[in-house]
Amino acid sequence: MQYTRGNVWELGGDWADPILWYARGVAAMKARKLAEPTSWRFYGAIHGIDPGLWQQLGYLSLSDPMPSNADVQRFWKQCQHGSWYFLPWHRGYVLAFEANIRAIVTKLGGPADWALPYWNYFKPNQYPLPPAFASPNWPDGQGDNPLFVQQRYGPQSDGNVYVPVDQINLDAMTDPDFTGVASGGSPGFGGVDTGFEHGGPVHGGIESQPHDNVHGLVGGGDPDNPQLPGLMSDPDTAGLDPIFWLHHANIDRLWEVWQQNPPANVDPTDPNWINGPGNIGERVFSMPMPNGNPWDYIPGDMADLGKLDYTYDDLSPAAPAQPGQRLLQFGASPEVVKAIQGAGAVPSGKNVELMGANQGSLRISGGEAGTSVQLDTGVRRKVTASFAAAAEATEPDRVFLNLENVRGLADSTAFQVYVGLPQGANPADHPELRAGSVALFGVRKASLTDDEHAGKGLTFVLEITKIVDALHLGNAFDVGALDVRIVPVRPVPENAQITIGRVSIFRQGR
Ligand SMILES: [Cu+2]
Repeated sequence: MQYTRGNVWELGGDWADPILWYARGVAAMKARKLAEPTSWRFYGAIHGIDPGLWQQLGYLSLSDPMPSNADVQRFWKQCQHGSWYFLPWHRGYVLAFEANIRAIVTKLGGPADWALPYWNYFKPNQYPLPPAFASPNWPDGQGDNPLFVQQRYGPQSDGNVYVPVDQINLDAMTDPDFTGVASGGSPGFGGVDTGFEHGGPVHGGIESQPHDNVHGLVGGGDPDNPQLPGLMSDPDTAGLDPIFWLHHANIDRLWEVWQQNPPANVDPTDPNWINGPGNIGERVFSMPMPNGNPWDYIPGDMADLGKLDYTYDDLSPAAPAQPGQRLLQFGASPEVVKAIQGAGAVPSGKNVELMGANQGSLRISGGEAGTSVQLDTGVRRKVTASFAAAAEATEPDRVFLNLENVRGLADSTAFQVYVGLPQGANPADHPELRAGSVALFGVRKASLTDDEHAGKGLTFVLEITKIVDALHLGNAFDVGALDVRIVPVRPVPENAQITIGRVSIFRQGR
């Protein structure tokens, strides 16, 4: 059978059938014991689990019998972040989860073709949390709606849950490279080359934006204890929120849209990607299925939606700009754009060079913080020369702002980043200088120093090519240093201990 995942806002009502059946499936999984591999909490722990945090949030009690060691080692703490496995691992995770819900739905007499809805917060007026998730009640008024989550606080941590669309974007959709670099240049559409990676420092393009930002904006933080995340804000609790699955279905949909974008974008052909980490002696991706057996899969099995048994009701291009748009903005002729894209389907992507960095680490506490990035004159001139040459057959450099080794305790932290603001300027008056929004999804875990974690924190990569080009055209790029301003979305509490190790700017040539 072919299953079609539908837009949660367009199913024909707040409690349209697919949503109602989803809720019944969630309720059934929640009723199972933690030790059962197809239980709700077991599936959450497949993404990640921090027992202390789960206890604090009321999702684990000391009297819960644990699953067998074999099950824990096979299934738990699998999620792939900061890795080129981010998309294929999550595709398998969502597929297996959906199969478990469908098995319950059909057993209860529901539709055999039930499929998971997705939440496309980008579509006009679809940015609010879908109503069935926002109410503590079932449609009949009963108060134990399993889709409702107390610990879901929204962007202002006031319980109003929505995705502010000015804080998310689809810029990654125009990145022609699946695989990126971890050295300061583009992290690619899909992420950087890693082994089994439960929490890598550099997130891929689509993973950072919109994925991470939506996590943090929906989850928010507990206003009474900002160190306690909303479930969605932390990878160790995100899988416990029923909205997680609709968010990930949308990210999964965007992967397919990216692949179909003309000229067709391509997944990695590297055997290490196709065959997955199990092939190099690391953990195998494995999910518990409704029949009681584990299902093992490799990224190569996940790459082609045409070979899987589901699709989406809408795969129209989601990106505001098509690949090549950037070149046209720089004045390259359509013929040149075509020539470059034809030759450059698999670009080297390795030509990365540091332009400059700030001095010392930056502590973010309360409101705004700023720093200054000194620029190397020679490297800066290379960038301006490449912009001038863009009308000919070379592609202009791309320029990336890096927030390196961001550490802290509160994953619900989010901030906006501005580049090149004049002294004393109000950031809100300069949207054209906004490099982007970052959400610190995974920062707590990435800051731990224990046998599983190196404590290096997260590194955020924001493309600032357009800003630098505009500065260049306005004769404002011929400067020794660029100011970088960090503007928290919500005040950052002192005890969140957020620091940015270094702020740097890199150029990347083709
Ligand atoms: Cu996620």
